[in-house]
Amino acid sequence: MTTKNQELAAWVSDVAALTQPDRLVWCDGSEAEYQQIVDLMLGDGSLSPLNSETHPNCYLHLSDPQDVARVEHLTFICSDDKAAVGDNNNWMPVADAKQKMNDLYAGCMRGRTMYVIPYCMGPIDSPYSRCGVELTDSPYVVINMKLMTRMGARALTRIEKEGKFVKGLHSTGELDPERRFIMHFPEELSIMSYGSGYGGNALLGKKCHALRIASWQARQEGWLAEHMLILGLESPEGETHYIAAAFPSACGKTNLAMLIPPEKFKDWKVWTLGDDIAWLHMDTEGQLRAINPEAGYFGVVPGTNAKTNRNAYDMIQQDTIFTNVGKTADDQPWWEDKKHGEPSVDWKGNSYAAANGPAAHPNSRFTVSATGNKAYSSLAEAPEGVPISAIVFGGRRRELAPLVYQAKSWEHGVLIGAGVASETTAAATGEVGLVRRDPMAMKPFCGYNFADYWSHWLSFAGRTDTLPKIFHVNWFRQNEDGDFLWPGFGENLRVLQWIIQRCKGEVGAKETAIGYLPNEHGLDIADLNIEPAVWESLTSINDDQWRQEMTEFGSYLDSFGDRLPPELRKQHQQVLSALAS
Ligand code: GTP
Ligand code: SPV
Ligand code: MN
Repeated sequence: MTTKNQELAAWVSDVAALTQPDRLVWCDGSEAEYQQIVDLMLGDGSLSPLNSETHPNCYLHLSDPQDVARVEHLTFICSDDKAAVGDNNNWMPVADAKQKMNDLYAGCMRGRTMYVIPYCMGPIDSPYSRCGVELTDSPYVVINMKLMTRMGARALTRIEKEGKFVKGLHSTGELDPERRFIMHFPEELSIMSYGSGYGGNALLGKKCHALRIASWQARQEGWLAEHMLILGLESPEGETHYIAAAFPSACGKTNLAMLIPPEKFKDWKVWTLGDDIAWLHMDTEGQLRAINPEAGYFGVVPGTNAKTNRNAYDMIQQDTIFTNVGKTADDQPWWEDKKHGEPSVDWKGNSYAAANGPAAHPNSRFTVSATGNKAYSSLAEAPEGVPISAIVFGGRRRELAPLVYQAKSWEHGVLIGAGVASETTAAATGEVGLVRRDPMAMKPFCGYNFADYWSHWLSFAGRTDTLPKIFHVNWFRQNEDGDFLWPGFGENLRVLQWIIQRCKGEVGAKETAIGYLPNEHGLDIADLNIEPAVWESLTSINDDQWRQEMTEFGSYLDSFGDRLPPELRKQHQQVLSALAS
């Protein structure tokens, strides 16, 4: 296979000249090709088979122990306009970055095969979808891209028709953390990644293309590329409302996106459109619509069990690639909180011993096609996407943030999104459990200056009067003993139900300085046995704590200087003065 697109053909041949692969393979995206690469990896040991009776077509990949998560300190946005990139990103001038990367790439694929992966982010026939091509020397990347994107011949056909595509070059290099960089060149729609084979560092369609590059493009073109799940909530009467929700990495998007309602709400249904990324466009009627650019899930494994996330648990019993989990003695995958079986081998391939840490790495992942999910929405492939009724922001906050509250307006909602802060998790390298500012859950993913990003968000207010309502949730409040105050998981349905009732004007709320909170009996929780004092703390605000929070948030906003939109400053002042009175 080759291509009619001159630009693509020339780029592939230039990269091959630079990296010197032994072989070149154009991926067609077929099942046969997937199986061929799986067999190749089983042969060289980079993949091992799992128990084919209990887990048909499931495989285990163990990554290098120094390559287990995104590396934010090695991720750069490269443009000659430093201010456009913003202090929220690591920045490098274009020429310096290219020099550095070309030095690393020189001859790096000798003895290896270079795969050409044309892919489409979004339904193949959607006007909102965008294509890219990833060149990689990692067969693991190829099989993951097969599950995560619309990959191969049909994507190439679209590229040949459209002519425009994102160029992503990836090499695992030596997996040396000292020789590892993830570079983005938004002005020329290109990505260069070297030295990691893991997740968002290597599957370039995901965070690199669909968030960092796409957010830059989206600002120029008037849409939004967001770190959001998309779900449909269907009432017993058969009415479905769509919700998009942004939570930071490993803070509950996958779980919420495929939630199974508790027994009391068994006539309600949640349908999954996406679990990680949403592209939001305004249609000609002024309605915000969402598509999921991805076609599969790269989900956090630990904690997944038949109780917390039955849909995911069932989905990953077959046709799944596991990365960095442990194994039982009979080769079933094993992870902490699986609640089934015993570990025998850990994620480093050593025999399991509790003293050596968990059997599965905390950022171990499953890769699986979205079609295996029982809650997969029939509209997930709709080229026009789904209309969004509510946008929800959330974070992992032991203290402070109540279970749920609603913004007073779109502009106030943008302030709430900009104010998201969350405890860090194992999804990126670095210390976990530290509260850091993570506006719109996009701190690691916004490809340009946050101040401009907030202006862009605010600009939607002038384009329509039917924008979604904005909310904030927090499933992670804890008591002094570290127990969660809210049961979470399936019970989060009760909060989703309140959100939709609020959108429809069906339920009252109490107005506070930070937004509207549920009334005493606003949420249906009578059967949950939550102590009244606990419920009170989940649904009220502590003015002193909030004054401190808003003051700190104010200093953060100040750090964006003159670029900060005045409207955001105004919204911030309004909340502060409401707290003072
Ligand atoms: P990325 O894929 O990294 O973007 O993460 P995600 O936001 O999709 O996170 P995911 O749903 O995989 O959740 C990560 C962790 O949060 C898992 O350990 C879950 O068990 C836990 N979690 C999810 N929902 C809840 C909840 O409602 N309550 C509590 N206590 N934990 C939750
Ligand atoms: C995240 O970290 O937000 C993920 C996993 O969804 S990764 O693809 O590695 O970015
Ligand atoms: Mn994510």
